[in-house]
Amino acid sequence: MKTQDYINREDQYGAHNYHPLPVVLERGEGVFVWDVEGKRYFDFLSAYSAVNQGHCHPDIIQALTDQSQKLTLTSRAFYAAALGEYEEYITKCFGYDKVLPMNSGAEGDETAIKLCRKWAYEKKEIAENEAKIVVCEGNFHGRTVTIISMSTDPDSYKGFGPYTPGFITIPYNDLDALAKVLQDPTVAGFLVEPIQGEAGVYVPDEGYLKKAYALCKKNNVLFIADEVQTGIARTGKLLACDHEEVRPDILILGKALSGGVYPISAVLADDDIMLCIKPGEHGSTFGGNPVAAKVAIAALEVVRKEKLAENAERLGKLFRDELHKIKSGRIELIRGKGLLNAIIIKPKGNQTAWDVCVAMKENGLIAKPTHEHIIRFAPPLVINEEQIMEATAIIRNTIESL
Ligand code: IF1
Repeated sequence: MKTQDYINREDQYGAHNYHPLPVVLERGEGVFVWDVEGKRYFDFLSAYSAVNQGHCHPDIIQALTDQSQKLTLTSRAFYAAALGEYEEYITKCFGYDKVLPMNSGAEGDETAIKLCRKWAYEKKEIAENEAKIVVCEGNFHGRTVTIISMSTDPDSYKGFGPYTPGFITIPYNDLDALAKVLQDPTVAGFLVEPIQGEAGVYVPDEGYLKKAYALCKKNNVLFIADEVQTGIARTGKLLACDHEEVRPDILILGKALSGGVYPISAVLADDDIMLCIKPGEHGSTFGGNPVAAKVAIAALEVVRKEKLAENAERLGKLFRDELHKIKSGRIELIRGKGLLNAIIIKPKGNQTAWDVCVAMKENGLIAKPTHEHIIRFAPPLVINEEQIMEATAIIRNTIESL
């Protein structure tokens, strides 16, 4: 079978909820993936930052195979030996009293919303069903009905109503708007991405998170950070909130919490908040299963041992410096933090970011356009300096040749 045959098969039997770049991958190792014809690519998407530790990291795969031959799933109806080990590990790693394990990032956000609402009624004494959560324009928190109810992107929400009430939208990176909305005593939480990923790696002004956190404290509102994409060393610190020494009241993690090996998400909070949810009030069949527990520990160990945050910080700077050297009028803006970066492409004729990505793919580097003119660059954090130089040469040659 050739590339086109694989594409045709997916088109025929799979739902058309994606429009992939025309490359069919079958193997990965570290920063590289190979297609079905044996061609090698730099992976500059890393499964939307899920594969921070690199493809098929041997330590994580070892944990996966070891545990999966021993015990895979017990449900939460019973205690499991691996779960407590993981709970102790992750809470100490991030400095919270408790963790609530789930699977997908969207489930993590849903869990945080439920937790915040429960806290609102039990602790803040907001009248039943009146609690509001403030969210930002341009947010991306996943695909469930409640989450798309918070979205301002018609692609995400249009045609999927009716929507879940209880959210107030304000502009991102706007402290005045936040201060104003927090005066409403029925506001229980502020849910925010430290850097907006889907919006095109939109980095807020320095000090935004710190001041937003202070405003929340002043008004007895929970600061809820969605670090599903920005967390686990992606932006040059273990958490993007660490750049401003902000400790969220509720922290949501996903994606690279498993190194892209397994769907694992987690919500972290202290007892005063977490214990508002009682037995039987929330859960999931697979959340916190023994394989997930062991995989997540291994994935976090890799981040620590291989100093991936430091690597992301250092090589992110190098990467942006190299991009700035590209002599082309086609790059309108370069932005990002650590190894979460994006460029805005100036349109030429009807050529879009998509066409640039197709051309980069031909040259051996895969990345994904977001919106019409933005390309996100987020390689695995195990990338080294030489590979950054080789990859930026591909990006430069591609853009200069278009
Ligand atoms: C898709 C973007 C990335 C997320 C944040 C929660 C979730 C995500 C901050 C939900 C998921 C993904 C999912 C992916 C596209 C994608 C994405 F382009 F939309 F913004 F990563 F950049 N919070 N992000 O970014 O996590 O339930 O998917 O595990 O195809 O929808 P999930």
